[in-house]
Amino acid sequence: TQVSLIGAPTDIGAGHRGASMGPEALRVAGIGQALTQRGIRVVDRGNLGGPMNPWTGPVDGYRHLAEVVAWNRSVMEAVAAELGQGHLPVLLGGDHCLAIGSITAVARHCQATKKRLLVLWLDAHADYNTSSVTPSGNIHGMPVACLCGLGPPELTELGGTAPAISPDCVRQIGIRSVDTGEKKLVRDAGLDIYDMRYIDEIGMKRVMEEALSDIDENTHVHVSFDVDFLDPEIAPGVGTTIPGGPNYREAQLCMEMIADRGGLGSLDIMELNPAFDEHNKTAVLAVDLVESLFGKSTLMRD
Ligand code: DIR
Ligand code: MN
Ligand code: MN
Ligand code: MN
Repeated sequence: TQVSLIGAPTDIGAGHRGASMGPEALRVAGIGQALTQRGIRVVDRGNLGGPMNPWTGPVDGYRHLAEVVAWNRSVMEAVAAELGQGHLPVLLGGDHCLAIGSITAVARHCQATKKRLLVLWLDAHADYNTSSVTPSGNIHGMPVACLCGLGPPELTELGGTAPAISPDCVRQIGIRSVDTGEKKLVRDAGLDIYDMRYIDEIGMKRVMEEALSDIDENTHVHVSFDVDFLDPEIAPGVGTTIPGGPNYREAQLCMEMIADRGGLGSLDIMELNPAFDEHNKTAVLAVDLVESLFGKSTLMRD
C-alpha cells in the first residue's frame, strides 16, 4: 500500500500558537525518508489550506468554531480521497481538533467497506470536553466527544449523520489529564481508558495486549497520536505538556505491539509544536516512533 502524507498546518483548535508548524517539522525530521526506507511507497500530498487563526475568545463555549469546521471539512475530504484510492493516509497536524475530520472520513470508509473500526487514541488527554464543561473553549479538547455525537452539529454531522463513531470502538492510552466536568462524560460514555495509573500497575505490555485483543482480519486500525502522549522529558515540543507520560521504551513498545498486531489503516500525528521544542527533537522522536509503528524492529530485516 501507498502512504500519503497530508499536511494540515493550523493551530485553530489549540490553546497555544505553533502547531501550525508541525507538518514541516515532521518533514524536516525525515518522516518521508523514514517510511521510504521501510520499503513503503510514500507520496507527500503537500499541505491543505484553510482560514488563518483569528485568535479570539470562546463564543458559546467554542473558540474559532467556523474556522475549525472549515479545516476539518478539508481534512475529511483529503483523507477520504486517499482511503478511496486504497492508500494509507498519514495526517501531519496541526492540532488535535483535526481528528474529527480525519476519523469521520475513516469511519465512513469503514462503513462503505464493511470493516470494523478501532481507534487507538494515544494522548495525555481524553479530549472529551463539550461546550458546557470545557475549561478553555479550545476544540482540540473536544474531538472524541464530537466524533461520538456530543458537540455542535457542524462537527458531529461533518460526515452527514451523527455520531460518526461509537465510544465502543475507541481505546484511549496514556491518559493523565481529564477535566472536572469531562470525567463524568467519559464515564457516561463508557470509554475504554488505559490511563497512566493502569499502565503503571500492569505495564505497557499487558495494556497493549488488552487494548488490541479484539483486532481481527476485518479491523481497520486508526491511530490518533497526540504527541503530548509522551512524557515531556523526552517530548517537550507540544503546547500542553503533562508530566508522568510513557517513557521512550514504553512508547516504543506501544508502537511495536500495534505494528505486530497488524491492521493499521490510517494515522494522525498531532499537536507537535516546534515553538516549544529543542532543536526539533520531539519531531525526530515522533518519526522514530512512527517507524516502529510501521514495523521497524531491532532484529528483523529492514
Ligand atoms: C484541555 C486541554 N483538556 C482542554 N486539552 C488538550 O482545554 O480541553 N488536548 N490539550 O490535547
Ligand atoms: Mn493531548
Ligand atoms: Mn466500552
Ligand atoms: Mn489530544
